[in-house]
Amino acid sequence: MNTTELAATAQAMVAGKRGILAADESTSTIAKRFASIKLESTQENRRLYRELLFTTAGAAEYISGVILYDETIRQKTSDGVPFPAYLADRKMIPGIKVDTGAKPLAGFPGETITEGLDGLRERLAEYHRLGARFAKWRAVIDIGAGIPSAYAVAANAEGLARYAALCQEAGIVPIVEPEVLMDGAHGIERCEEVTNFVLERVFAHLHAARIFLEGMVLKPNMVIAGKKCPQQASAAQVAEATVRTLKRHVPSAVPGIAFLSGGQSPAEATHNLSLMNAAGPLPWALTFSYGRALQETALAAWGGQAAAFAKGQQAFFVRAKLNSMAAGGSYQSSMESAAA
Ligand code: 5MM
Repeated sequence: MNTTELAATAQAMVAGKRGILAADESTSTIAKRFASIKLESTQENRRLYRELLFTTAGAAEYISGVILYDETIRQKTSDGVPFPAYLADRKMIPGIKVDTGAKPLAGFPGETITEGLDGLRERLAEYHRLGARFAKWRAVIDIGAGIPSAYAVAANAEGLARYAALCQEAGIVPIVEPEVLMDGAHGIERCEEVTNFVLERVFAHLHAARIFLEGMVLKPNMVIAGKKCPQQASAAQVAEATVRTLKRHVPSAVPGIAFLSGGQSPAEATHNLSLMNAAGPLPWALTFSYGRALQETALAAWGGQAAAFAKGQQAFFVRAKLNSMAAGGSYQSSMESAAA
């Protein structure tokens, strides 16, 4: 294991107020996103949309890396440049989603286990040859009556740890993503309780698997009330609870934490991140690794229309820039109307 290289890559992913674009939607997820703009999910439309995002002028100032999907890492720009080479040339590190999805966990109704360990060593070697220098694996934890169970959390934590070890062996930085969903009716306190439990388990398994902490990035949920909860927490409460939870479990050897947006609106995800960074010095870089919160406005502005390609890029540029400001703690909600 080349620890110097792993640590340098992990640092570069989270430093300089830049964050990560999650563009690793699987074929079924991107089809749902395209359905919102009534666009057919063909291979060419998927390529074109990713090209819109990756070739946005100036985005590299705010985007440190891009998580790709298996299909996307093999695709090229209209000029024939492979996406990984195009990104790397602009100092955006190419990454790859390597899990094969969350499947029902046998014996535990309503809970899932993320799969993808079979053949992972070989797949990582191929992705490294294709240019990937980091990877992502997402474990999904739902909150509901009687769930999550301790067993489901432990099984997912073990999957994350085994994945992370294989990544580091291959010279690839693992993004460790344990996502506590915000789908339910639970309050922020319950989310905090579950996120505490999940992070405690995840780091216990990472330690047991001998993960080199300086060569990984954590991608957690924010501590937030469920979407259906009548009592929504304020941004200040979300920021406070999230930082408190992370400080309890994430060793300072981990160079950075890059949040998922999880269904928050783009402005909400940016505001929450900014408040956390404005609150004071933290032991790790706190940045973004958003999918929907970076892409929603771009997708809508483009609408699948060739004539609106530049409009889509402009919308993506705005979100990338505002989130970079949030990574520095200097975003203000008033900037939303100025940017629109
Ligand atoms: C981009 O969405 C990712 C892929 O999901 P599927 O495997 O379900 O297609 C997802 O893992 C994403 O990277 C993270 O959840 C962050 O995205 P959001 O939209 O929550 O910021």
